[in-house]
Amino acid sequence: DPYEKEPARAPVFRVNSLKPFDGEPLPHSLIKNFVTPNSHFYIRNHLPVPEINIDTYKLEIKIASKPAIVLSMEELRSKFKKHTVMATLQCAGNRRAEMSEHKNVSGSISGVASISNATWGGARLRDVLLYAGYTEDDAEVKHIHFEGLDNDIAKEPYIVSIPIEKAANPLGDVLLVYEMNGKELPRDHGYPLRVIVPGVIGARSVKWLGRILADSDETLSFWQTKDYKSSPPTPHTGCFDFRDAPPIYESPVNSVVCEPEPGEVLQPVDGEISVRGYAFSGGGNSILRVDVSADGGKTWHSADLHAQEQTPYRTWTWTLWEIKVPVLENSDKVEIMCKAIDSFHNVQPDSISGIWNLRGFLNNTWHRVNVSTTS
Ligand code: MTE
Ligand code: MO
Repeated sequence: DPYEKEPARAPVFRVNSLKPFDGEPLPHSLIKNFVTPNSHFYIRNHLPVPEINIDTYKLEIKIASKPAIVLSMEELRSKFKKHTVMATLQCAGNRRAEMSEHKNVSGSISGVASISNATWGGARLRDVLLYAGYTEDDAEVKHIHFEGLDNDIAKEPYIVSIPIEKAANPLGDVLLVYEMNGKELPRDHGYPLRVIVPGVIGARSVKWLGRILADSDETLSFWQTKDYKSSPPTPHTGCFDFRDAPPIYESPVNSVVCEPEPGEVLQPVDGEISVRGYAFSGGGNSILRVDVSADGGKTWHSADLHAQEQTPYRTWTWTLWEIKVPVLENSDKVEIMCKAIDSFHNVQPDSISGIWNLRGFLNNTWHRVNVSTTS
C-alpha cells in the first residue's frame, strides 16, 4: 500500500477521498478564523505523500539551456530574503458536488470548503530564478515548470507550469515556502518546500517541490495537459479533446454561505436570521460587495465584509462576511442565496447550465442553502 506512511490528520475533515487524501473542513468551522489553522486547512493530494529526507533534500533549478543548479533547504533559507504573504488557496474543484447534481462530472466530489487561508513564508521565486541565471530579456523563457516529488507507479509525477509573467513578477508574490502560519510546512501541505501562486487555482501551487524548469513552453505533463482545464457546457460526449482547451490559472469571483448549513431549522430573532460565509476572487481582485437574499432573490441585502488590507491588484486573501436577513417565520422552505462582486465588477452567474463542464471545475454560481424556520 503506497498510502501506508501518510501523516496523521486531525478528525476535522469531510473526507472526499481517502487514498489519495482529499478532505475539507466543515463549512461552519471553515469561517471561524480569518487565518485557517494548519490542522484545519483543506488537503488535496493526487498521489501518496512522499517521505523526504531533509539531510539529502536538494531543489534543482534549470533555466532553459543553462546548466542546472541545486540548493539545499539551508541554502534556500540563508541565501534569499524571507518574505511572507497571506494568500487563500482554492481548489478548482471546490463546489463540484453542486455541479455534479446538475449533470454528472468526473472528479472527487468536493463540497464548499476546498478553500483555506494562510500566511506563507519563504523565498521569492523571482529571486531564486535570477540567482539560477534567469534574465528578464531571456526570450527563451516563457513558462516555469514545477515538479513534485510525489509519485505513483501507475501515474506520472505531479508537474504543472505557470507563465513567466506571473512567476517572475516582483508584484506577483509567488513564493517558495517552507513556513505555514509561522510553523514548519506540514507534510500534507508540501514539506519541506512548496510553491505558492497567489490568486491562481490550488493545482499550480506544487507541493514537495523537487525541480523547477524554465522553458519556452508549458509542460506537456498529464496534469497540465489533461486536467485542470474547462470544456464547453455541451461537449460531444467522449469526443472533447482536453489538448484543445487552455489551462486554468486565475479563479473567478465566488462566494458561499457557510452558516447556516443546509437542512437547519432556525428560530428567527426579531424576524431575522444570521448568515455568514466567505467570498474570494482570483488574480489579486478584492471583493466589493456580497449580496444575500432569503426570499428567492426578490430582495437583496449587502453583507458586512471582513477583509485583510492588501494593495490593489494584489488582494490574495478571501473576505469573510456576515449579515442578518429578514425571513418568513414557520416556513418549511427558506432559500438563502449569496453572490459577490469583485473589484473588476465581475459577478457570479446565477445558474449552472451555462458553466457546467466535464470535469466540474470553477463552479461559482450563486450559492443556495435551503433551511426551514420556526417562530
Ligand atoms: N502538488 C503536488 N506535488 N501534488 C499534488 O497532488 N495537489 C494540488 C496542489 N499541489 C498537488 C500539489 C492541488 S489540486 C491543490 S488544490 C493544492 O495543492 C492543495 O494544497 P493543500 O493540500 O495544501 O491545500
Ligand atoms: Mo485542486
